[in-house]
Amino acid sequence: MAAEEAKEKQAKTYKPEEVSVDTASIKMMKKAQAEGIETIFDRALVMKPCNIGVEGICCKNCSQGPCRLPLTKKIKEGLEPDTRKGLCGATPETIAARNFARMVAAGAAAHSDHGRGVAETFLAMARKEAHDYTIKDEQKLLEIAPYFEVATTVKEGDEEFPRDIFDIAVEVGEKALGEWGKQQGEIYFAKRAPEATYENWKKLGVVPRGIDREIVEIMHRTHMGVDQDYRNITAQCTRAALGDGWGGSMIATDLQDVMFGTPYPLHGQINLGVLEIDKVNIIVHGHEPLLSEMIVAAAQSQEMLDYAKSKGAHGIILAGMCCTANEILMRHGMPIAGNYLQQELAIITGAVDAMVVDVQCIMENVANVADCYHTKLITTNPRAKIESGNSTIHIEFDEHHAFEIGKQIVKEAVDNFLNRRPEQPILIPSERENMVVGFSQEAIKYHLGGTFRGSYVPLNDNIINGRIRGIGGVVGCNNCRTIHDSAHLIVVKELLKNDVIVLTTGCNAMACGKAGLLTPEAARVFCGPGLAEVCETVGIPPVLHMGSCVDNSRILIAASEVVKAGGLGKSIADLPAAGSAPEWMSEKAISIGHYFVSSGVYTVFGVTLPVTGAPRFQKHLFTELEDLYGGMWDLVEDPYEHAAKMIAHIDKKRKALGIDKARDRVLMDMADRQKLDAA
Ligand code: NFS
Ligand code: SF4
Repeated sequence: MAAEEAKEKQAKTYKPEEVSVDTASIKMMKKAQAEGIETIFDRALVMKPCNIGVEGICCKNCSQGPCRLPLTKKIKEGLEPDTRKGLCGATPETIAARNFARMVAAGAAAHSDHGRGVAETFLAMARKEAHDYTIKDEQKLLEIAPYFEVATTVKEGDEEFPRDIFDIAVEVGEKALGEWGKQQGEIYFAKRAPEATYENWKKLGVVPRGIDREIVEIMHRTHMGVDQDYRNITAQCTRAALGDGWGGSMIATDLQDVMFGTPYPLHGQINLGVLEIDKVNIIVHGHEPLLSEMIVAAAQSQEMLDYAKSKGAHGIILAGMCCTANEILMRHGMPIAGNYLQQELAIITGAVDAMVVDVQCIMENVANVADCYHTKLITTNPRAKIESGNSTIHIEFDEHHAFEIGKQIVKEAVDNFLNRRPEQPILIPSERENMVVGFSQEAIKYHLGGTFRGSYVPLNDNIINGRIRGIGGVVGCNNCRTIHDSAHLIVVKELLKNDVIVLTTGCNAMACGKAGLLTPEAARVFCGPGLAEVCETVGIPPVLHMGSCVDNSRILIAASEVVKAGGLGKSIADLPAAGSAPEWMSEKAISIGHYFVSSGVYTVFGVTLPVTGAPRFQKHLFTELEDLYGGMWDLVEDPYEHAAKMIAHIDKKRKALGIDKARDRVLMDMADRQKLDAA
């Protein structure tokens, strides 16, 4: 009996080396196991996902269900007709499409609600009601104002004068905020897409009318007994997702840039080794920079530094986690502690005095892990309280007293420094990588375009002449059903090897950072000869960190700029480009995936996709959408094949553009040159 129990226990213990490729994480998992602390990696062993849910064919949209329609082998092989139906008659297609649509709605809502908060604070700032915020990047405000049809000059007689910048800001703020409640017409930013892309949306009738409206309409259409045509449901997914990418997310990014500064390249550090034993360690985890910007300011204030000193600490380390990390890294060079799957592990170091969270991607279990240490978990957003945990406290953020609240939070952490438990050994892994980050579309333009005038033309030239084969956007989460960071790194390295330049955001960016891919030196090590040459000439990393997941909108704008720079077709769909989320898990990723697809990008997801139980709906997403938008979904679990399919798509686009031969020539030239060099 005892032997059996021991066997069972062993079967339920995971091997850290088998669930992550990140050595810092592996060390922390071992510490957790030694101390008997449960993490997501333990729970993933005992709870397996339900197959019907994985395939997207469980409906619980009314209480006659849940209706489950498993796809049998016989149906799959065509040996039996597919007569599956829910009680109401809903087909697997209807059910999977409804479930998918609700994921889009949730994802778009999350990004857009973030954007709404930014717009509200922006307007308060513009009206001088939120004194801790200001306009940091006037240029950016002047650039976006015309899209909102806001004048940037005033006429007096025959003369034109620049308009007061705060007047512009008030009007931009009002118009931006109005995008959520708009009922008719089109969201303003749809027109930032290349004309051909925009005209195609118009033709298909999918230009979003208002951000909230399209999300609400998904909820209506997917209610029991409403939209029961998967193609029609998918079109609504497109409206809501475009309202995210070209609406809520894009407004969030732009207004944040105006208030906090547009990112430009700077140095940063990443991984759990950024924590320091003799300093107060604060981790800000979540997504919205409104608060974290203030905590950055508070943690750097002399008052707080002195306070920390008075408690015996040698300073304050403020490190980020998840997309909050990306936000404060991109603008301030603040270090990153880790990505999504490292949130519990950070606390397990024993050195975290406070983890401050706002919204999204925060595992409830961080509260329980914090309870095992002295760590204080501080929730800050009225939308996101955590019931678990004995030591969880709530300090509500309010943009009108932002800096004061930031200081209050930092003070809590400093006070808690003295509560570290001497009986609990602190272990901070040594891993910390250097990186160069901050590649907004403005920064890319500047760096690739030469010193005097920013332009995307040199990038286009290098794509046309074949040194750069194409552009890969690799983004998205970690997922405990895969090996932490592994697929991210394989996909990215495969692309680099094949001369595909990579744009990254979110948790993929952090995986790349930890693996040293965000350094200019990585070009020589990981890239094919063409891409290596371009990166080394310009001095940029081959993987360009563009920010948080909300900043995927930067990728849309960069793609639009590439189209506008000429020579690579008329729409985003013409570009030799492909998107990828190898380890996705959140509903936001589905919304992002769908706005990329609808914007014309072939987009491959890893792990699983909840559409595989509904073959006709899957076919609609994976092939039919290409005829409509030029972009389509795909699911490839194996990361090598995943990258190979992206490259094949890039080559298909090169051929369609008639630039496939150029690449052969350039590679031949290079081989000759290398031979000469060797001789
Ligand atoms: Ni994006 Fe950023 Fe990470 Fe995924 Fe979560 S942090 S918003 S959702 S897990 S990439
Ligand atoms: Fe079942 Fe139809 Fe109700 Fe869904 S809506 S649970 S398929 S009866």
